[in-house]
Amino acid sequence: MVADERRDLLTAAEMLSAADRVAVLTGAGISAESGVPTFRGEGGFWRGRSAMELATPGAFASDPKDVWEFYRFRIAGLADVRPNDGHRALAALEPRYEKFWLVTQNVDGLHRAAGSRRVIELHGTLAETRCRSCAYRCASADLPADPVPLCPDCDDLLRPDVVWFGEQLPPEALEGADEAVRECQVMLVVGTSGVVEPAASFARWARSRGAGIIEVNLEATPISEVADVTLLGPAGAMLPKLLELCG
Ligand code: BJW
Ligand code: ZN
Repeated sequence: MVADERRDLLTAAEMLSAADRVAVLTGAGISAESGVPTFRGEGGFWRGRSAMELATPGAFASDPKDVWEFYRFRIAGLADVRPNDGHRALAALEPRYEKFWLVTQNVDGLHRAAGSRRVIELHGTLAETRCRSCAYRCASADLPADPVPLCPDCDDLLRPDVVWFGEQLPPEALEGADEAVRECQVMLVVGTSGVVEPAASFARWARSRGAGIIEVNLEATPISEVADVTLLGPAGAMLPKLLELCG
């Protein structure tokens, strides 16, 4: 371990050890080592198209069959992915704190699979499908095989229960995230590019209320500007090291 990394890990471990209330914000990077592609960068393409282009209300309105193929591919892929050491380290941190929030932008369910209990899913979940008009919902695993599945109650289009650009986040998730930002003493931000709002602003808001910010990422991001310490490296390696130093 190089001296700078060791120093930064010790700083981060001291911050976490001194806190009673910790919030974690995760993004696609934490699941990268489980084999789930990230959104931005080289892995964020499907059949030569950007995932960002397909994960939009506009794409779904103009070609629901195309968008469903993309989502079925991702839903099916989840059967083969497992949590990694990064997810497990966060699950192991949770019981140490009086209050702990794990706010995730991910839709892959891997935090719960790793044993995390208080998980706030900001952008929904691939595990569920809902009608775009009425209250009907079902497990994505139970979807009919039709290329464009329709609602059995009202015949309108079914869609994955995820949040696309321009859509509101689930109110209960926003409330949970708001509580985390207001109450945490330390926020640990893992594997997010920090460009999608409102999550991109959480670290800045928490910092302005006096919280310490620890970031774990392969590279610097806009969040690095407000972080007390940025641990540069894969989450699956950095988080277990951090956990170990927390004693
Ligand atoms: C590793 C690693 C390893 C890799 N270890 N690290 C204020 C200002 C401007 C615009 C807005 C604003 N407020 C709202 C908006 C509009 C919009 C927005 O943010 N636009 C900006 C892009 C400009 N936001 C919204 O529309 C949101 N809705 C909303 O706010 O409603 C109210 C409102 C609407 C409109 C205007 C104003 C208010 C909804 C956002 C929904 C995002 N949806 C998606 C798709 C989900 C469904 C699906 O999965 O298909 O969510 S987009 C995509 O990006 C996905 C992700 O959750 C999200 C964030 O991506 P993330 O997780 O950061 O991944 P990457 O790939 O970007 O980064 C990975 C990182 O990991 C990198 O940094 C790597 O280095 C790192 N990494 N391996 C550690 N091993
Ligand atoms: Zn319906």
